[in-house]
Amino acid sequence: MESALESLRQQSLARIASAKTLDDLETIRVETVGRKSGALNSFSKDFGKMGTEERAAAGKLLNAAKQAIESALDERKARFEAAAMNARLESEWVDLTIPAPGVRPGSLHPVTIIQKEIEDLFQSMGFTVLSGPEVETEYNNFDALNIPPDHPARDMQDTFWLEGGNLLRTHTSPVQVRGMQRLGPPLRMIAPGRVFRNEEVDPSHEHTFYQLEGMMVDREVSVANLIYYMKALLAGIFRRDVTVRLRPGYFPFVEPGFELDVQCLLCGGSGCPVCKQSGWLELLPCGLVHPNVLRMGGIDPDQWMGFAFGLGLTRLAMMRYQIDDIRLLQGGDLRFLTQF
Ligand code: FA5
Repeated sequence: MESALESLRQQSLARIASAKTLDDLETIRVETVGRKSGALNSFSKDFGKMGTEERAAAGKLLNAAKQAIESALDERKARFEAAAMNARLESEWVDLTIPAPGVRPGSLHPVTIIQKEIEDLFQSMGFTVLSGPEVETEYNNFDALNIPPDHPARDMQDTFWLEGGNLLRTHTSPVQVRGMQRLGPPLRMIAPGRVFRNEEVDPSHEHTFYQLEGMMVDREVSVANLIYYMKALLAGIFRRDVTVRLRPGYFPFVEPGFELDVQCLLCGGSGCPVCKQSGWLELLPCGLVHPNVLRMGGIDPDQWMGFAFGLGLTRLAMMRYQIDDIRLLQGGDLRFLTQF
């Protein structure tokens, strides 16, 4: 038995030494020291025929052979595992010194930034912020603003008409009508929003742009009140002196009507493509609400009066941030947008 055991031991150790994979090792383990079919088991079958001393000596030999094979298996297995780990480390290494990509934070659009500032300012002066739909009725966009169907003022705002007679609102003024109906007098409201015109696009004209409507209705409202609020608005946005001029302006829904222009902040008034070489930019048309408009909003013009304005919000953003082409604001180019 001794020599058979020794030759099994030697054979097994040689097989272990030349094993190539963990699977090879597992096969050797099952065939040598495996509990059911391992070759070493066959030796213990003869134990029953041996005397006590002989059996103790044979048991010792068997255990020694088993231990030698098992530790050779363990050692070889540990080597294979270390080699596998090294190969993995080699192929999957990570450079911890490279800065993490991180989360790229978004930022507000420049028009949104200004819109929020104006909302805060007017809310602090008791104005409610309203919004109206971008698809409007002809009645709210024109008729209720004292612009009947054949009125030439309809041509001032080239309109995108929709099938069925509705339209993409050409200005935020229809929210005046909705505001009067919803709030009733006295009221103070502003209404920022997107408007649409079938315009030739150039550095200061877009087909889709933002306006911010404002309206105040009370017992006694004068041009002095209007100018006070317009100054508060411009001071809040520019936080520095800007040169403005007030000139008469015609809008059927105000009487008297004004155009409040700012001196172009891009060229300082000397003339550039944005101000069409005039040095001035139309920004804030305004006036006292026409009695017909109050009436159509369900308010008695003998009891109440008001002012209204329609700020060109996109152009205001251009002036504030010195943007020399309005088309950049709609372009969606992140290199431009992330500067604000
Ligand atoms: C109106 O839209 C009137 N609803 C404003 C108003 C309201 C007057 C209340 C009186 C009382 P206007 O068409 O001028 O007016 O446009 C208002 C402002 O929008 C302009 O001063 C200008 O700053 C801006 N604007 C007009 N057209 C464009 C355009 N195509 N692209 C960018 N901004 C424009």
